[in-house]
Amino acid sequence: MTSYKTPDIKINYEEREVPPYDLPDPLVDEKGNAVNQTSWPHRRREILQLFETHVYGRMPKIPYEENITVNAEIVEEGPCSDWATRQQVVITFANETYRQKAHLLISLPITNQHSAPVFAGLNFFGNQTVLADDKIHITEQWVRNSHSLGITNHRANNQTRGTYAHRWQIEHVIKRGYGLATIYCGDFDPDYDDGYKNGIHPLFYQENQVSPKPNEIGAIGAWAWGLSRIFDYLANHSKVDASRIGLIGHSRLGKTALWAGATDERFSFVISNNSGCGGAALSRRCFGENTEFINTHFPHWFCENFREYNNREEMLPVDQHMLIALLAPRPVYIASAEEDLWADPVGEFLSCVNADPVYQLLCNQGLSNLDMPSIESPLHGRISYHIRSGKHDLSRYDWD
Ligand code: GTR
Repeated sequence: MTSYKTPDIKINYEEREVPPYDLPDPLVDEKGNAVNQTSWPHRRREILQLFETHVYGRMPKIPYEENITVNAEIVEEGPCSDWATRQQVVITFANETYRQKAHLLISLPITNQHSAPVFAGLNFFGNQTVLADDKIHITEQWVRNSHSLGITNHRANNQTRGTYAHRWQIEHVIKRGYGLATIYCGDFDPDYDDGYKNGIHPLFYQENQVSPKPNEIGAIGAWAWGLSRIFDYLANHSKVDASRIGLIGHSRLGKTALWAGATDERFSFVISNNSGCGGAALSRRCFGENTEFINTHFPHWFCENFREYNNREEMLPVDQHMLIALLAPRPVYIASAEEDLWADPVGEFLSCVNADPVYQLLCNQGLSNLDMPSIESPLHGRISYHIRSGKHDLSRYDWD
């Protein structure tokens, strides 16, 4: 379990201390009308706007609407084993005064004659961490210091190669016929409270603007925007099946995967692993990490308006089941871990339960069972869920 010093912020781990709460109904619109299949697109827009205004911030427009040029260049490619190809692409986003580069790593099955379905996801410490392969570019961006990775000066080094290979399971994924596309999240916004002076934020500032407005995106919004840019690139890739590009993300990047899937309906499925507060877990349960904690320790993740709900979760016009509802009717998989109480596994499951009516309305299929399953007894459906044994992590079990 994550342990933080939280002198003033009460963290609850007792089910009996979960406050009573009423969830907003995704199938009743803002005027109080019951929603049916015909009115769902309107209600969906309402919910999306509520999340934009109160939680993640308004997503910036897509590049060509903003006079941002996007240039993608394949800088390296080759076989990375006898089973996979490696392609490294530098995507540059620029306007007249600012430019930001993102390094995309794509790995595809070598034997595949046709186009492959692809998992798209961001990584925490640079592409070099996802596989021990000397040809993979080591990120030159700011990275978080990490004792276990030997990073002390916010710069990644050779030692970090392959350090998160267990989270990506590339060989396993590729041998099952899928491709994988990943970018370091810090290429879109470094994960610290920098006042949004770097990453992609300055690309969208109006004249004299120096930081996002209270309803504009923080880091999670920037990362989600980046995932959509991965889609843009893959959509024109001859070896990728653009109708089967899905999202995968762990933890803060699991929150990001959900938000990216909600804002970009081109993604055909979403897998969110141990995403917790601000991800799959219901905010109103205040179990494990809560709104006040997350906004205090990670003030740069959400939009400024979200801070209004510190300790006032019941005032939120949305809760996280509605984020899952925004993915409907596309398949979504929420994964929890038994020892990851910080992310509130029960709250993650209850979001699925409360998103289920929207899936039922749209496609007659949601969760296969509304009771929380036992450890390692996955529920498979349009909404899938499992809780595995062990800690906060993304493992081979989760991929399987
Ligand atoms: C924790 C944070 C969580 C989760 C996690 C992670 O420190 O409190 O919300 O996102 O980090 O991303 O690993």
